[in-house]
Amino acid sequence: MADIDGLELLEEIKAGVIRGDIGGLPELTQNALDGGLAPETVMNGGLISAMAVVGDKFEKKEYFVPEVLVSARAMEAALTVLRPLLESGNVQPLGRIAVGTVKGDLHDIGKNIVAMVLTGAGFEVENLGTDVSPDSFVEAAAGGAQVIGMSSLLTTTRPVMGEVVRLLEERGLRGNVKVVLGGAAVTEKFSEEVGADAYGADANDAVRKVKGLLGVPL
Ligand code: B12
Repeated sequence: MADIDGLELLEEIKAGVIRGDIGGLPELTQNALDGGLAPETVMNGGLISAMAVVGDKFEKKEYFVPEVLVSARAMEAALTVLRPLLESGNVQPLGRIAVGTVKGDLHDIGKNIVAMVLTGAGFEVENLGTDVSPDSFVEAAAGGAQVIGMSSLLTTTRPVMGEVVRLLEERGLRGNVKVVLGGAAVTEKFSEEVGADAYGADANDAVRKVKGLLGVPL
């Protein structure tokens, strides 16, 4: 495929997510892959950049929750096509990770991408879902997760992450488990303040940070 076609398809995918074309996205995504675009290119250049536009529209009050929800579903529809490709990683897991969106927060697109990309990078990932209570994160650590990944997009849910770190310490688990934070409500500085081990700005950064924490070569 000529590069220009690839770029056009990426633009179509991006536009499809922005206008919430749930039905059309799987086919468009498949066409892009069949045409030779890498799954990571479709995800970063098509889907994630579309959600950034959706976020801007939401901030400017051009979009409201229903429109954002439809765009989110369109993105999910595209991700069902990308998921098997992004998850086909090594056979021997590099480590065990549990990821979830913290209590009070239902945003899961970014967290699911992080879970997918970590799986593809060779980690065994337990996806705890959304609205995850501090106790559930602690249980995952007690059950053998070496890294706890917490996602938060609502600033109101930020205190939950400090609570999890405190509970891990209280139950004597903190020495065995690393904590990594991410999501739009989190910053590197905030991660340090609540006593987490690392902050991941995006899915690739999450892989880098988790590898660093577990001593896996980059
Ligand atoms: C989509 C969306 C929704 C969808 C969510 C659908 C879903 N299934 O997730 C719906 C419509 C349901 C929704 C609802 C709400 N939303 Co909303 N939403 C968004 C929006 C537009 C995009 C989020 C998104 O999916 N981005 C795309 C993904 C790929 O990016 P990401 O999540 O940032 O993830 C990446 C990185 O952050 C990182 N990452 C993410 N998690 C993790 C975890 C780890 C461990 C690591 C290392 C990295 C990492 O890697 C990811 C991949 O690159 C944001 C705007 C924004 N700027 O974020 C608002 C936003 C988060 N929402 C907001 C609000 C206010 C709400 C509502 C309260 C609205 C309402 N009035 O009801 C509700 C809250 C519901 C709840 N209790 O959670 C505000 C939050 C403001 C704040 N400061 O707290 C935002 C910032 C919009 C805004 N500017 O006002 N929302």
